[in-house]
Amino acid sequence: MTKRYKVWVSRPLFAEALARLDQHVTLVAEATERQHSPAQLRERLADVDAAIIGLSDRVDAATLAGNERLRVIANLAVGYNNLDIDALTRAGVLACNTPDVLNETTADYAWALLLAAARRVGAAERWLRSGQWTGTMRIDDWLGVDLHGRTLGILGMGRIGQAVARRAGGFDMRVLYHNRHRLPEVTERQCAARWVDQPTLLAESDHLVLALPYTPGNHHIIGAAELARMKRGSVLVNIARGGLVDEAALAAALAAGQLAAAGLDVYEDEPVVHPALLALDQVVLSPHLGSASADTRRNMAHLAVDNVLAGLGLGSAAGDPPTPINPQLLHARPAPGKA
Ligand code: 8YV
Repeated sequence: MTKRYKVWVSRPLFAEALARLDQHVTLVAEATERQHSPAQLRERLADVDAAIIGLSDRVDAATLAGNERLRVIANLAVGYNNLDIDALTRAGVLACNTPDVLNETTADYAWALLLAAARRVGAAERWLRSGQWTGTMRIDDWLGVDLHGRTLGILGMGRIGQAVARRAGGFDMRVLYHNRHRLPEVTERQCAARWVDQPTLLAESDHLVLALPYTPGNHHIIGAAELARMKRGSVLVNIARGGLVDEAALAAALAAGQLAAAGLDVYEDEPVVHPALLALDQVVLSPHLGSASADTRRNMAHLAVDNVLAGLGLGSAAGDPPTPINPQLLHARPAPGKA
């Protein structure tokens, strides 16, 4: 079979996902994980019909300038703050993401951080491993914050936020949420969650989870003022994007005891973690691994492949990619390969 299209994969991917692409297209797959400079990205994308890229690959109008060839960009993530969707749409490039397949895994991880932060798992393990457990434990050693019976707040009640909420029943928690749009009543009932305005959410939550997409409009949605409005001794968990939180203000609130603990999977300037957060024992830190279960990461890779193939008009779903971000392009142009 003559392969009409060329596809670039910007980072190592599961062999079985690459093999599916390889059946249909000329594949250029990076074998090592690395940061591509804007110039490298621009050069690579100019030479292919489609690409699978990661969150560290930023695509904007400058990346696309003069690119006559690119048709499809598949982001290996549900969040797409690395993509300028307007610029892609103007350039006629279909953008796709990986929603849904990672909801439950990421929600599981929100609970891992909630529990680890509230019950001081990270600090206690570091203490034990460093050989400091040499005598009997005092009754007031390692006191944490309870989850059961407390109020869980969720800021951003999309599919991941809802999956976090559904798990709270097992902990007998009251669940409040804030979202720009209130959810239909039936969904609120399924999640056993009640809509409140943002100030109420901050004031009443014992544990607050951030699960909203990052946009320029919600940069530092949790800053010094919001942290001051939170309950004293509460816990903050961020599984969404680092830019939602003013990290310096968060470190100050933790150091002052305004917040008891925090669990962070995402950072303002990844892979750099604010030194003031690194210095605090009451912060549980992980390297943006919320969706990293073996099954989910495979499902994300296959979904990205599905999007590329269908976006290029190949395979069984030709012309009908499962998860486009700018689907208006599908109606505005003839499907490639079918023109
Ligand atoms: C990343 C995520 O995709 O999907 C998202 O938006 O933030 C994660 O699932 C993953 O960490 C790979 O970079």
